[in-house]
Formats: sequence, structure tokens, C-alpha cells
Amino acid sequence: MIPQQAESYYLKVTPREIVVAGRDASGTFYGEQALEQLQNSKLTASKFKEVRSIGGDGFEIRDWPSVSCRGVIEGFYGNPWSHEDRLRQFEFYGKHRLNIYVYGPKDDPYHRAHWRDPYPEAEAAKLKELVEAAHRNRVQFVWAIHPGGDIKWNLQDSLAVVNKLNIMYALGIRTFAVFFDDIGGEGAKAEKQAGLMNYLTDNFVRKHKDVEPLIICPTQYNKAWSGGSYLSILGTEMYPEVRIMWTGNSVVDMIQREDMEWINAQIKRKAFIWLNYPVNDYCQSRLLMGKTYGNGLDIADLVSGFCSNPMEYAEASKVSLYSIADYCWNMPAYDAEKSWEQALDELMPTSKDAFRFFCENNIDLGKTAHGLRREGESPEFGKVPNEQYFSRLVTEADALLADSLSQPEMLREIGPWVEAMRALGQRGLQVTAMQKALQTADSVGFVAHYRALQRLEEKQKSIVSRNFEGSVVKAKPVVSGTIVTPWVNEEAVRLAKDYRKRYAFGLEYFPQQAIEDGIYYIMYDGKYLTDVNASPDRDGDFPVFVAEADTINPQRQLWNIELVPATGRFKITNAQDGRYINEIGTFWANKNTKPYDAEWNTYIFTKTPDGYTIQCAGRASGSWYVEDNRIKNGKPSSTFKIKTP
Ligand code: LOG
Repeated sequence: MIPQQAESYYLKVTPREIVVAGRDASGTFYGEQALEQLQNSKLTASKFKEVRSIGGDGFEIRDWPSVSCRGVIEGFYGNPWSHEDRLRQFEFYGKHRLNIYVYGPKDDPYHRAHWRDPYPEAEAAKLKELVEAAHRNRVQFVWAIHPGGDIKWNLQDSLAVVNKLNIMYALGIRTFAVFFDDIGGEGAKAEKQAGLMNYLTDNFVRKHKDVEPLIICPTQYNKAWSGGSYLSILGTEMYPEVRIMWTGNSVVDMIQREDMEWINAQIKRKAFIWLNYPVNDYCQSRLLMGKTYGNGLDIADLVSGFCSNPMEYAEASKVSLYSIADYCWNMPAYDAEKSWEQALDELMPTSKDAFRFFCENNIDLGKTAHGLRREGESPEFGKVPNEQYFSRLVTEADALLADSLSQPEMLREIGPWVEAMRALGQRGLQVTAMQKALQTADSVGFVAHYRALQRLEEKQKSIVSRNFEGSVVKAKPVVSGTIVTPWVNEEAVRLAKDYRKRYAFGLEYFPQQAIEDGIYYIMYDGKYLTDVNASPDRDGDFPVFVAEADTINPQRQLWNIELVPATGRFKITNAQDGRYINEIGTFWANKNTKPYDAEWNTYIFTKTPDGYTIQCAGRASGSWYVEDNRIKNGKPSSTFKIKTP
């Protein structure tokens, strides 16, 4: 009757009787939860492994989890969650059948920077309370230590780790992890790490009857960063019961079956997934409120655990964590779309439409070093009239702000983004009005809307999300950063440019463009920057400064300098062959074969008393200077003269 698997339960409901039977205490807990939630009609059939109707109006459920260790790893940089955040999380996990929480916030000093030191008394007391709350909700509380930054591979430091783990044991913690991520040098050595894990297993874990096997986050925790013998050393030298965390093919990645097969073969055990989603510590301006999709539905038998690293916004993270819970409980039946809808229903029941619209506008991460993108942001934009869309950004933001009392924790976190959504809508409306004014040749109206837009931009600059005096800079909330925000910004610049070509009224209100769009000589020390090879598809060569004006092929010394509305910066192309210069003064992009790049091929011109400095917008620091008659990037910058022919 009751399934064999751990944490499973049997539930029977008929008009005459209700039976809840768990395989173990957790099973009974989940069975009771299921019953309660069924009564509130919160659960649908897809949440269960097996549902069978009996008789006319009775049914039977047999249910068990797909993944045995499923939960959350508080493992991000930035503000650690608050005590209240965590208490609320554990309740949520219990309800949604997540059973593990790994404590490892990078900026808790007693986790990482001062790992040897015990927590001050007050903080220890709070942790103890947390551990109890977790256990009440059937959540295993794992405490992680991050010693790799400065550990000495000697007995003294091994004992320091054991000592700290014993202190944490006294607070009720029974499962421990050791993290070696994001370090280099001595601490990163595989054989030393494996040695410590074995030492801790012998001298701590096995000394207690009730401590679970250790978990390690290795230094090579994703395939892109793996190499040499590191992983196989862990695989062969570390006790097989030590679980090894893994983020996938890269730091931020969704997990597929073949990825699991690869890593499991390396480490000779099933990897424990550390999913870096919806964490946003590397894209702090965005909230990740979209669907949780992309993980294979066939990996349950290849993982020893599956944990999500969330955002420092605990409540907002629940949109994704809800789906992580669905995914881990009933993996084959997981439906990202349906799960997302249900999450929204549960998390913001009183303003579901507004919240849904808000989430739809906070999906993608933009371009980041880790490369993950999320599809489907602002799906209605462009399908309904823009004006209508912008109005809706404003009204739904207002609706959410007005409902702040019903979900205060959520609203406190997403508040800055809600404000930013409102401001985006208002800016969009001004831009729409500018379009109309230009169409009807209403220069006075145009300038009025343009000035209103400028005031809104100023106001938006003051919207800041949670600040943090640690490893993460403060965030400027961006809403629909991939779809609507760029549209509004680009359209505003484009319209202003268009207006300035046609009208003189009100020009004093427009920002001075550092340089007017046009065709120019770029001169240094009386010499002309010259495209000596002029050949459209070539790359790797570079223009040089030539003393003489070219009278036969003047185009080679002429450069198109043009403001790019999308970036507010200038692109520079050669008038003869249309090639772009990159940040180190070399030709790279061109019209036909290598596309222009908004970062590497645009420049900031800054006016100085005797000319301009030119700085590449790409990641390189410094700006253009001249050496050996060519352009290089660095310091100090050279001053160029920009002259009309
Ligand atoms: C960190 C993690 C951080 C995440 C995303 C791991 C194992 N470590 O690149 O603390 O939240 O990426 O920025 C990490 O993922 N390092």
C-alpha cells in the first residue's frame, strides 16, 4: 500500500474514511500536508506520482519524491537572508516538500572570512532557533564552512575546522559542508582538499552517531573550469560517501542527462547539483521572476541532490523555488509553465494579474559573464499598442504598491523594481507623446514631453535596491532590461536626434552631443589617421597616422563619427571601406563578415581644452593613446583633433 521509497506516503479519501500512512515520519508529514492542501484545492494531479479513483467519489494517492535531497543553498554573494526570511523559507519548504537547506552565504564572516571563529552568542542562539525551525518542517539544516581562502594544510587548521564543526554541532546541526569555490592557490589543491574531507570524516563525522556524510563544493565545480587531474583525485581519494557539488557545464547552467553522466564518471559518484538559478548576485539590476525551465526531466537517478542557489531576495526567489520543488518531487511530470502559474497564484493571491505582469517584465538577465539568458520577457510588448503597454506598466505597478499590506515581505523586496516599472511606463508614455508631437510638427509639445522625460530619468536614478557594503555593489533596478527599457532609451535618443535636425526651438534643453554626427579627420600631432590598406573585409591591420593629406584617396583619411542611440556612444567607421576600429586601434568588425559590436566598437568622446579624448566602451580600461604612429589603448590618454574636411 505505502510505496517503498523514503519519504513516501499513501493517502486514501472516500466519503467514509480518510487514511494517511507514511513510510516514515517525513512521509506522514507530506501525506498530511497533501491532505490539507487538497482540502484547500491547492494541489493538482500532476503534483502526485500516482492518483487513482476508487468507487464513485473516492481516490487514492501513492506518492514519493524523484530526488531524495531537494532544496536550497543560500550560497550567494551579497546580503545574507535575514532571520525572518529564513524562518519563512523553512515553512515554505515544508509545505512544498523541499527537505534540505544549505547555509553558506558568502558574506557571513563566520562562514568564510573568519571561518575559524565561533559565532557571537546572540547569533549562535539565532542559528539554533533556525535549525529547530528547519527540523520542524522536515528540512535538513546543512551548515557550510568556507576555509579555502587562507587554510594552512597542517594539523592545526584541520583541528580548527573540527573545532568549528563541533561548535555548530552543539547548536543542533547534523549535516555539514565544506566549500572550496572561488579560490586559487594553496587552498585549491585536490589532494589536500580530499585529505581534509577524509580527516573530517574520520575525526568528526564518524565520531558522532547522528552526523550525515559531508558535502564538498569543489574548486572545479563546473565543466568549463575543470582540467588536469583535480576531479579524478577527488573521485578516487575522497571517501565515496562524501557528496560533491556541481553547477553543470558552466557556473550558471541548466542540467542535462549527458552532463550528469560526464561528471559522475569523473568523480565516481552521483554529483549533488548546485543550480545557480535564480541567483542574481552577478546581475544585480535584474530580478529573475520567470519560469524555471531548461533542466532535463530525466536526471533524477543521476543526482545525489538538487539545490537551487536563489537571489538575496528571499520572497521573490519563491517564484522559482516553488518550481524547483515541483521539479524535484515529480520530475517526469514537471511543467515549467503550469508550475510558474501556480507559484504566482500562491505568492500574490490578492493581486495575481498585476504580479503576473510584473514577473513577465522581470525575466531575462541581460548579457553577463555567465551567458545564461531567459526567454519570454515582456511577451505582449509590440503586440498591443505601445501606449497601452506603457499605461499598463504604470497601473499594475500602482496596483502592487496599493496591495503592499497583504504581502509585505514580497513588496518590500520587489518594491524598487515595482517603482522602476512605474517609471519605465511613465517614460514610455512621454516617448510615445514625443513621437506624436514630431509627426504633427508640434515642436513646443515635443520639447515639453522631452523635458518631462528628462525629469523622469532623473527620478529613476534615485531608485536603488538593497544596498550592501560587501562584495556586491548596489543595484539600480532595471525592468524589462532586454525588451522595453532598451526600446524606450533608443527611441528617446533617436527622436531627440531627429528633432534637432529639424527644429531650433528649445535646443538648450537637449544635452550637448560631444560631437555632431558627421565625417571628420581624426588628427594627432598634425597627422591624419589613415586607413592605408583600405580593404573592406580585412581585419587585424590598423590605421596609422600619416603626415600628408591624401589628395588621391581622401576617403582613407575620413571617418564617419555617429552617435548610436542604443548606447549613447559613438561609432567610428572608415569612410572608404566602412571598417570599424576596435579598442586597441586595430580594424576588426566590418560591413560584410564581422558584425559591429555595441561594446567593442563604440566610443565615448570627451571634450578637452584642445581636442578630444576617445575611450572605448568595451571592457578595457584606459583610452586611446598614440605610440609608433598608431592607436593603442591605455594611459595616459592622447588628445585628438577632430576636424571637418
Ligand atoms: C559562487 C556562488 C555565486 C554564483 C553566482 C558557486 C559554486 N559559487 O562564480 O557563490 O552565487 O557563482 O554568482 C559563484 O557557484 N561563483
